[in-house]
Amino acid sequence: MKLYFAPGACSLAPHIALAEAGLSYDTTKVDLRKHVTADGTDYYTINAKGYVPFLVLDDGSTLSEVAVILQYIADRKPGTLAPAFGGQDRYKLMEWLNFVATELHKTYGPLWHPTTPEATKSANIERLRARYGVIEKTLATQPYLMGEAYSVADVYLYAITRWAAMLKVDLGAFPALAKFMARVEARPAVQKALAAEGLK
Ligand SMILES: N[C@@H](CCC(=O)N[C@@H](CS)C(=O)NCC(=O)O)C(=O)O
Repeated sequence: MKLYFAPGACSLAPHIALAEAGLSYDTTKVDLRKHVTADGTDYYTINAKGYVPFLVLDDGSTLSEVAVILQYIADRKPGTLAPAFGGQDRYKLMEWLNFVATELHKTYGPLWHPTTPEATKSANIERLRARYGVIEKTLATQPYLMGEAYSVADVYLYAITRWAAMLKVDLGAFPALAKFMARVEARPAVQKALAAEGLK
C-alpha cells in the first residue's frame, strides 16, 4: 500500500492508522501548494481530486476520502481499530467518522485560506466550538469516542484537532478533549507517524 500525504494534513489520520495496524506501507509526500509529489510528478495525474489522503493498494486500485481509507485500513486488522461490519457498533463508528468529517474537518477548511473573510472565520470558529461541546460531553465520561475501545474515529479526531492551536481556535473550555489529545499522542504509533511527517 502507498499513502500520499502532506505533513500535518488530514492524511495524518490514515498514516497513524497504518502504523497502529502494523501494516506494511510506503508513503509519498505531496506539496499541496504546487500539487506535485516529492519527485516532481503532477499530483493531479495521480489523484484527479488533487487532495490528500490517497491510498494506492497493492493491486493498483485506489481509495480516497479519509473516513473510507480509515475503515479500509482498520478492516485489514479485524477487531483492532473498528468494530466488525454489520453490527450496531460499526454504524456508531461511521456516525463519529461522519461527524468529524463534516462538522469538524470541513469547518476548519476555510480557516486555512488567507482570502477567507474574518467574519466567516469567526463564524466557523464558533461552529467548531459548539461541535467540540458535543465531543467534550462524550469524552467527559469515557476515554474514547466509542467508549473504552480506541478506534479510527479517535485517530481522525486527533489529527484534525491538532490544527486548533495553529488556527487560533481556543479549546480551553474542553478539558476532557485536552486529556484525550494527550492520551492519543502518547501512543507509539502516533509518535511514529508524527516523526515520519517531521512534526516532532
Ligand atoms: N473530502 C476529502 C477532503 C480531504 C482534504 O480536505 N484534504 C486537504 C488536506 S487536509 C487537501 O489535500 N487540500 C488540498 C487541496 O484541496 O488541493 C477527505 O475527506 O479526504
